[in-house]
Amino acid sequence: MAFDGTDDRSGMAGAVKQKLIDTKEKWAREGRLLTGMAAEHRGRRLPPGQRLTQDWPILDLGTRPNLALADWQLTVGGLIDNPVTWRWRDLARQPRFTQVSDIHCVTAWSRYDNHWEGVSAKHLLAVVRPRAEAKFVIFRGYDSYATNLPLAAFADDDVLLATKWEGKPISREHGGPVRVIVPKLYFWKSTKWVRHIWFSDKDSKGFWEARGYHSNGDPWREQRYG
Ligand SMILES: Nc1nc2c(c(=O)[nH]1)N[C@H]1C(S)=C(S)[C@@H](COP(=O)(O)O)O[C@H]1N2
Ligand SMILES: [Mo]
Repeated sequence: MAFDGTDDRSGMAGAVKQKLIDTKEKWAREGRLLTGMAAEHRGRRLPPGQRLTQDWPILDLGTRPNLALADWQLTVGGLIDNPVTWRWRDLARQPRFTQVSDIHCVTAWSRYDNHWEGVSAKHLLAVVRPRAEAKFVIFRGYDSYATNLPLAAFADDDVLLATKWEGKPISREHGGPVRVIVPKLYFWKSTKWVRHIWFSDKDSKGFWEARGYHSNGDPWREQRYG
């Protein structure tokens, strides 16, 4: 299965999508938005080069899967002792987790104080039990988008599979019924419409990582590109 999500380029939507991809690849080549001020921003809430927004922009590749709860399932595999497939009712049986966190998108907007509800990454990890060799995680969405991150980043206390935002089910546009939230990394690491989670001993690039974006993506260290 290809992880790069390049399967839908025809027609108007395809043209718009290609323009977005071209622009973001250009940003990566030019190092757009880099301030070189990471040291000054250590300990600050707003990372360098970011500006605050009150609304919540929608950003994706334009294919927005319309998933009935009955059709949603998440498969978790790779270097783990207990591979699982969760349907909606299985997810609903897991302990609930709530978390308030900030969003930092690589296109420079940040949004504070998002109230999330779902299942914590810590709990998922306790269920699937990654092997010692597992060092990286790759996520894949129902739109064939993918992104990779270090297992240590996924294992952070504030990471979750979110089903609610501000007390309401996450909308289809924002990746419902279930999306990943990784608050301490740029928002492209937070997969919408999550479908697969795969653990590996090797890092493999996701959609934006293959186009010049960083494998880790820490906003306070300006890990936009790399
Ligand atoms: N499945 C999927 N997840 C995705 C994307 C995508 O195209 N598909 N885009 C990423 C990017 S680049 C960003 S900035 C955020 C945007 O999430 P939002 O639309 O809810 O703001 O989702 C990330 N997760
Ligand atoms: Mo993004």
